[in-house]
Amino acid sequence: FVLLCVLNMYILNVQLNDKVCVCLTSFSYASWLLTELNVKQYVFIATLATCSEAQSYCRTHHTDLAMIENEAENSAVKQLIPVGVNVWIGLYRVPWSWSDKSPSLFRRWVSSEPNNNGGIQNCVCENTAHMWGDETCSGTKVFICERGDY
Ligand SMILES: [Ca+2]
Repeated sequence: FVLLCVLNMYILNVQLNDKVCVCLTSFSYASWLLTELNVKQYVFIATLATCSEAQSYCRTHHTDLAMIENEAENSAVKQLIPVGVNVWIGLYRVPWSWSDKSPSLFRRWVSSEPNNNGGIQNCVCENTAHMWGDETCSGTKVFICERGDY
């Protein structure tokens, strides 16, 4: 895999005459490869849905709602969300766990969250600053699915 990345960088450098932006391009391509091969792929779905509608859509058409378990996956998700948009991700209340019931260790809470406003905020949304907050599951938002072989 490392060899592939180096080879890829070399080819891009040759094709694009060694400009600085070439290195950046090949680096982001490398991190996309890493995400795809070693972790999972994320897909942005631009359809408004409640949290449970979003979950069933993802389970039907992909694997599940997005589960974000480390910084690399967090960056991969960030790249998909348009500016100013909030999305559902697959994280649920106490004990905080992912859509597949695995425990959540990686967190990106807004400092005032999770506040369980009204005692009914059991689902999690990623805001436009890419931080998380608990929200009422019946609200409608666009969302991120994931797919992968894991
Ligand atoms: Ca909240």
